[in-house]
Formats: sequence, structure tokens, C-alpha cells
Amino acid sequence: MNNFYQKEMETMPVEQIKKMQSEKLVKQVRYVYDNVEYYRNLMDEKGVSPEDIKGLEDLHKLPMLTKDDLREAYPYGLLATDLKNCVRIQSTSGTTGKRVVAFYTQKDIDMWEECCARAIVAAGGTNEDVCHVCYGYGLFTGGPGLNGGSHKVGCLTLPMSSGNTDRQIQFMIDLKSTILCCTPSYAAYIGETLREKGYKPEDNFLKAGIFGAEAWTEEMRHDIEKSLGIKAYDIYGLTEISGPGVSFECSEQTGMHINEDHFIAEIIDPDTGEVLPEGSKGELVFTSIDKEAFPLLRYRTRDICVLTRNKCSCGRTFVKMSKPMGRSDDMMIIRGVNVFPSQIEAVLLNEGYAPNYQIVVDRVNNSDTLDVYVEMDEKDFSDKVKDMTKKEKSLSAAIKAMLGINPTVHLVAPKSIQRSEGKAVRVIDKRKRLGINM
Ligand code: DLL
Repeated sequence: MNNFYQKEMETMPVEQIKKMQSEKLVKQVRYVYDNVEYYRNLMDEKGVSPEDIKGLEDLHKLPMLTKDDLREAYPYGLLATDLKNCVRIQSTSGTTGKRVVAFYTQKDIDMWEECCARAIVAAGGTNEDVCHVCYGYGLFTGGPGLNGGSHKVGCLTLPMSSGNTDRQIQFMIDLKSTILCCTPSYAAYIGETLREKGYKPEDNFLKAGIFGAEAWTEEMRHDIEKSLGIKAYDIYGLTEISGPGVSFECSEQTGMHINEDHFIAEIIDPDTGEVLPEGSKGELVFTSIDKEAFPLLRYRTRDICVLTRNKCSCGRTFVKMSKPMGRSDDMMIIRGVNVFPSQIEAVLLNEGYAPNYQIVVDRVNNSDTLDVYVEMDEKDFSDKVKDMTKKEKSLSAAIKAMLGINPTVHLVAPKSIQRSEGKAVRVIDKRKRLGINM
């Protein structure tokens, strides 16, 4: 299945893409320098002027931006155009500190929605599809982004937003939804609820799902594909750079194509800031080269991944990013070992458990503790303490084999872990109360 929304752009020869990026970069740096005092000061401090940026090869000379810069510049400090030219804001779901507010002109919105349309078409979407969007609507970019993309493709769009799972299912069946857009954790919950209501995977009309906004494993993909009877596609993005659709999966499903006509991607060493060659694992940094209202140059995403540019069977030439292996700030250091929640999730699913779990980290008597609460299925749940203890021990051993440290596993009753309708909260790090910055 090689479907394109903007074929010429999506299959442009690499040399041409790079030339286009170079030209856009030169213009964008001048535009930002002239219009964003905050970034102009950073460039001046670094001794870089717009004339120094003659193409992609000079990108590394520019200063990088971090989330702290966005907080410091809140709310208007990175705005590059008059407010009268802006038609929308969106904001991050951040729970601590000031939220990030991103501004959009109508052109920015059109570009963002086109990126989402590319993702929908790559997942097989056409104007004959019924696109069921249950990402949250409002300040979060998930709902509005996929909603706009679905309109551009011409799908019948169901703007469901998140929550009220019974109503989601009623509409999904009655209106014959064919494409489901939500977080992977919510997709898993919808699958579980359908099964409980007695629906088999073949009873729904879904053919594809476009899932993102949080880290999810290949094991979780298989689980969702099985429970909903669909092909599950990954989609990535972040509010600061526009929202969902910065990159998306094609039929090959070996990484997400970055929309390189709008965004330049780099991989850096998160400790030194040094740019690493393609193929290296490191922190993803984006430069948006088309945005008018909120054009960030060299924004550090904190997402850790790998970029590769192999020939793709779908025909797209855009570079691919691997699934983020967790955010640099998601990583926990437990007893000196680096642990990503996704590693624990992979073990659970491999061992046949559903993706309903919570990880609790604490420090007791100066030693880190790792507790993993995992929900059982009705059918596997047993009152016999001996049975449960045996299962807990075997799961502990499997997690230890992956991480190298011993967790305490608690198998808990079905439905005792709260389900997520948006981004799931997988980790509770109680060490933070001790002021330990992990
Ligand atoms: O989550 C935008 C989005 C909405 C993407 C819907 C995909 C679908 P933020 O709330 O600003 O925006 O969060 C951005 O979420 O830096 C990643 O750490 C994480 N993230 C987003 N997509 C993925 C993904 C939206 N496919 C942050 N896999 C990013 C893993 C993801 N992590």
C-alpha cells in the first residue's frame, strides 16, 4: 500500500530535499533574527549572525533552545509575528511549572494539518473512511491535529475527544469507524472494553489506528493489533514544533518518516551537545523552517532516538526516526542503573500480561526500591497465594534479566489500576519528595 497525500514532496530525491532545507533555513534564520529578540540575543551571545548561515552545513553554529528557554520566554518571548496574524494557540500538557504556549498563523495550521493528512493517508486513509478521533481536544494538540488532517483527507471525521468509553464504542460500531486515532494506552483500553462487551475483533469496522503522544513498545503494538483487528501505526510530534505529524509511520513500519520539507532533524549527544552522525543514538533536535508564528531553531526535544536514511519500500525519501526510546527525562536511575519504563513494559507484554501496570520508585534506608504493580486477567487471577507468589517470582526474574536489578512485583486484581484516556501515567517516583532529582 503506497498511498501519498503529497506524493511529489514525500518522494523528493534526497539531494533536492537537502537543497530545499538549506534555502529555507537561510531565510528562516534571517526571519527569526529580525523578529525574535530572545533568539537574536542568544545568537549575539554566541557571536553568530544570519550571514554566517549559508546552508545546512552551518546549522550546528546556531544556539540550541531548551524547554527552559520556552518557560523563560513565556508567553510571547518567542513569537515571531504580530498577534493579529495569529489565529490559535495550543499548549503542552505539562503539570509542573509554566506550560509552553505555541502560537499558529493560519498558514502554520494548514501546514500542521497537512502533516497529519500525510499520516492518515500513509495508514491507508481516503475520503471513504470514517476517522474516529479520541485524542483530547482543546489545548492538547492531539485532537485538533488529527481532526484537521482528517478533514484535509476528506474522511468523515468523528470529533469524539477522550473519555466516555461506552459512547466511543457505540459510535464506533453504529457509525462504522474505520480509522482510530488516540493514545496507545487508550486504544488498549478500548480493545479491552470491546472484549468485555462481547465484541470479537472482527465485529468492529476498524482497519487502522494512528497512535502516539506517548512511548509504546512493539509488544504493545501487537497486543492492540490483535485486540482490535487492525494495523497500528505510530505517529510522533510535539506541541513546540507544531503537534502530531512531525513524523509518521508508513506501511513498512520500521520507523517514522520526518516531514523534512518543514523540519530539519539532528541527533546530538545529550551531555555534550555535539552533533552525531546519522545512525547514532542520541537526543533529537528540530528546526522548523516553515513556521511563521512560533519558529523554533534547534529545539532540544529530550527524546532519545536514532535517525536512518535507508531506501524505504513505501517510496518515501524522508529520513526515519526510530520509536523514541523514552525521553532523556523519562529515564530513571535506580541503584545506579538506567531504566526506561518501556523496558519493563516490553517484559510484561512478552510474559503475556496486559499493558496495565504502574511502576513505583522510592528510596528506603538510602537504597532505591523498584515496585512494579501488574494487573492480572480475570481468567488468570487466583485466590491461591502460592500460585500468585510463583507468578510474581517468575515475572521478577524476567524483569531482572532485562534490567539487571531486582524489582518487587505485585500482581493485583483485575481493574485495580486506573485506565488512561490520554497519556498514561506509568511511573510514580516518590524520591522526588526527598528532593532527589532523578
Ligand atoms: O503528544 C503531540 C502528539 C499528539 C503526538 C498525538 C502524537 C499524537 P506533547 O503533549 O507536546 O505533544 O508531547 C510531546 O510526547 O516529546 C515525546 O516525548 C512524546 N511523544 C509524542 N509522540 C510519541 C510517540 C504530543 N509516537 C512528547 N512515541 C514528545 C513516543 C511520543 N513518544
